[in-house]
Amino acid sequence: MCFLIINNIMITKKIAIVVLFLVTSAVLAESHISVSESWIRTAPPNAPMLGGFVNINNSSDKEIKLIQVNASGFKRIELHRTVDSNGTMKMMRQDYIPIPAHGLTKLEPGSWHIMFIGPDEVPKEGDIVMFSLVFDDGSKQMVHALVRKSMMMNHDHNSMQMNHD
Ligand SMILES: [Cu+2]
Repeated sequence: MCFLIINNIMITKKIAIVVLFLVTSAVLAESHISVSESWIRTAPPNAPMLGGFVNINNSSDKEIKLIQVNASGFKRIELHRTVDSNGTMKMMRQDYIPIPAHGLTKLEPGSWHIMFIGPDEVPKEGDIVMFSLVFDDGSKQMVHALVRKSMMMNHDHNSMQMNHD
């Protein structure tokens, strides 16, 4: 009897090791996506929404779609794209954001972005917001985004011309 029980435990352990191995393999197999330069644009304390940006790189030979973003502390999170509609910039909700095969999609102001809507509390400059990207290949990517001001060129250099005369 005692021997049987020990045997059962050993079998359970073996199964556990096999399962662990399979899970680890699955995680390793999903390393086609990498992210960099993640940030969230600062907003006033009463802002109804915040823009999130990140560079997403796809090292696989197939397009991968970003289909969902999860984070706590927001009513909902949408995928958006700012598009030029007859000279007016409009934000359009997207079902997904495509990351081309062996390519990079930059989520940035004026283009693709993540819209964090209805924050419980608007994060402050310097805060880190964590969110998870969900892709259509079943993989997920955890992102730690710094809350900061936009560093986009706003044509200031035009007013900084040097006079050599
Ligand atoms: Cu938006």
